[in-house]
Amino acid sequence: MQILKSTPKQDGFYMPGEFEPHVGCWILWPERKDTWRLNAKPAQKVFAEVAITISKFEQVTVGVVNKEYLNARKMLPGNIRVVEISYNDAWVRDNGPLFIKNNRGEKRGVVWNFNAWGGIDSGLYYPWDQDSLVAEKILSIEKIDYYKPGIILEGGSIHVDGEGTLITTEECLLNKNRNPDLSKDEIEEILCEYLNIEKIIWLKRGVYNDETDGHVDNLCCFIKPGIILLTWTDDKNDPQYEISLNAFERLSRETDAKGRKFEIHKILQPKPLYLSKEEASGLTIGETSKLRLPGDRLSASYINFYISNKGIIMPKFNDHYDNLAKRKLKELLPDYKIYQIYTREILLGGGNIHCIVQQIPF
Ligand code: KQY
Repeated sequence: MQILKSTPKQDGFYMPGEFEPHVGCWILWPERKDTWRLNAKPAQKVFAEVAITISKFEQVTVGVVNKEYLNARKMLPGNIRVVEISYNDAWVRDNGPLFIKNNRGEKRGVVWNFNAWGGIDSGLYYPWDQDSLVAEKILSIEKIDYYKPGIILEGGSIHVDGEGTLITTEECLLNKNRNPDLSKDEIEEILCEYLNIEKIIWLKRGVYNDETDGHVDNLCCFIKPGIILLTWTDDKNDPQYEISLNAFERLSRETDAKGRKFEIHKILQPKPLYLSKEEASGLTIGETSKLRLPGDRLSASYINFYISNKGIIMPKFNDHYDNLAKRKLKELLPDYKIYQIYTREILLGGGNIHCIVQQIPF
């Protein structure tokens, strides 16, 4: 496929909101043993459940490394396309392309550089050479031309409303471990040009102890233009309290690209969750990957859900607030079917449902 030398803004392409119609989505199959305990078997069951649930609403493609192909093929029904592809880990929200479209419904991709959430000194593993090729491989399978802005960016670090507004965090995008040579203004310029954005809203930090350096997709999201869900706690002693309060205050002061004030809904987080001794002992310790230790706080948030065509696939933590979060989504999105999946095995790898799916707009 072709690498385009112009920019999406020049060509009239933009990134639609996730809540807009999709032709389908991609997921990658988990297999590395220093992220996914017990040879990734428990995580594979949950990834399969997520893929099967999304496939009720849209076409799902699962990318899988060659040695796992048969296993994945057996665990997934025939309506899910399974294709062989190499990668270092299964977070296609971050190593995959972002898909953009124009008003005629033509599609293109944006391929960012990837450094495993922070590069050699503070990233989560080394090497990430195969992750770096995932986006271009997906676009070539999908037969879609693309742009390459030449900066590090993960899909989970931004959310857009499809009408000119982008939300992100300073903790991630201004982190010295991403694009140390670019100023905030330069980063803004690239986002505006390559995602066709008019207004960027900078929140300070993402969810407490999020190993991505504060991806916004775990903290808050758009469910429609102007309507934001924000993870929340009323416990002033929880370090998440200050983070959510600060985000709430910034969002409350802001307007979006169309000049609208935001309607912000607080979604209470589950009670703090930690990696257990037994879970940590099921991991193979990698020499060049992040150590996951018993007692580590997990960055659990209901916000990390996926919006498919008329379906919401959201995490469940077997917590007191599971039902409340689900009810709130149903109330706000009455036309959607809401599925909750117990995703602790994805959470143990440092993310949740949104982080493992990449949508292709209609
Ligand atoms: O937030 C996301 N988009 C992905 C989480 C990646 C975790 C890496 N272990």
